[in-house]
Amino acid sequence: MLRVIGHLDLDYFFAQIEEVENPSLKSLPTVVCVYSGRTEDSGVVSTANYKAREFGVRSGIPISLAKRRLKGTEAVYVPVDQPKYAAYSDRIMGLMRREFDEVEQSGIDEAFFNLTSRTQGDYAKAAALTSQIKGQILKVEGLTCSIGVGPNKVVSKIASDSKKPDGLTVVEPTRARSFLFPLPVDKIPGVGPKTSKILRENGIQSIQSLAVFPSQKLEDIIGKKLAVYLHKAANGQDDEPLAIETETSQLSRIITLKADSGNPTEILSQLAPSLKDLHERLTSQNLFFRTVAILGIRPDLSIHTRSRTLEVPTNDYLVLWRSTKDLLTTLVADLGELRRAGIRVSDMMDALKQQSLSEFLG
Ligand code: TTP
Ligand code: MG
Repeated sequence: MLRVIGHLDLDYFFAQIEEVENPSLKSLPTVVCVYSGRTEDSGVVSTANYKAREFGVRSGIPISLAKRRLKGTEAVYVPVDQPKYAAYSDRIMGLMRREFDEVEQSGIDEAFFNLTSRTQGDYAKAAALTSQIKGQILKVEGLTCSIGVGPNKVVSKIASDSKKPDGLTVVEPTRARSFLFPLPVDKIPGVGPKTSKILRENGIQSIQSLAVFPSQKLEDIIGKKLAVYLHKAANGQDDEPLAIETETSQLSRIITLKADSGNPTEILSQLAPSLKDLHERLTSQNLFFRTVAILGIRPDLSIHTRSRTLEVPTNDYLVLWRSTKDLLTTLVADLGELRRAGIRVSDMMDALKQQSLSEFLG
């Protein structure tokens, strides 16, 4: 059966989340900033929406440079909010894991997923299925993403990157070489500025020129390991399996309250959808937990936690709900008002394994 691998990458991820939460940003250049705090503008750009990219603003450039490039526009600058982006990422990865058996999360906004068994090696089926996934993510989270599908990780990753935003690029095995050949070598994952420079100095610019370059000569230039990988990659070949997490060690959800609150009942009602979502994840993965923790972020942004370890592992929703309620009540009594609240379960255990253990013992 033909191998079918997908790669998903969210579009301008952090900036797109800011747009979802504040739709007025959509029509304006929006820059997500990592402020270093030394002077007002010191720090770097984390990412920017496509409107800002039109002005040459991109990840990694100094905020001061972005401001110069966007002078005269109504650009908006937003500070990074990692916990918020992580919560979106968690939910999207959860959705992917519910859809596909094998998912390798390879960054905060990207993942490989194995479509082989779901599609029985049929690339037309893969196109329909991935298009559905794009629709689901858009519907549930309001976010667009780009997906590439190909016979392996290298091809699918290059494919997802080849059409952005909101792209879907399906590269059938027979088309892999003709798809890759015109692209520059630095599109191959793992080819950074250093390798790219060495290759260019040897007259290798396109993936095609790399594919036909004599293997032995390539080894002499960049070493055997990299040469073998690059030579295969340039020819659309890659056997690397997906790195699957076999065990989830913890699951968490965090929300920003509609208004700062010191009322545990109110906070709990806003946390309820996250609790349900987290519980769904637990049951779909057959996971039991032993420790529940509550995270509270105060209006001054200080972070506080309270946790409880249960005597026996469980996946009972009521236990989760009650523990959350108790912990939240003590946390609020100690701290007063919260701006954000989160829940985390850990000390995980596979329910199926536990069952077989009790059967064995029984
Ligand atoms: P990317 O997927 O590389 O970038 P992106 O999602 O912003 O844009 P694209 O549409 O091209 O995929 O990175 C994901 C997130 O990681 C990005 O939204 C912000 C963060 N990031 C940084 O904070 N600094 C960086 O230098 C890069 C590259 C990313
Ligand atoms: Mg991205």
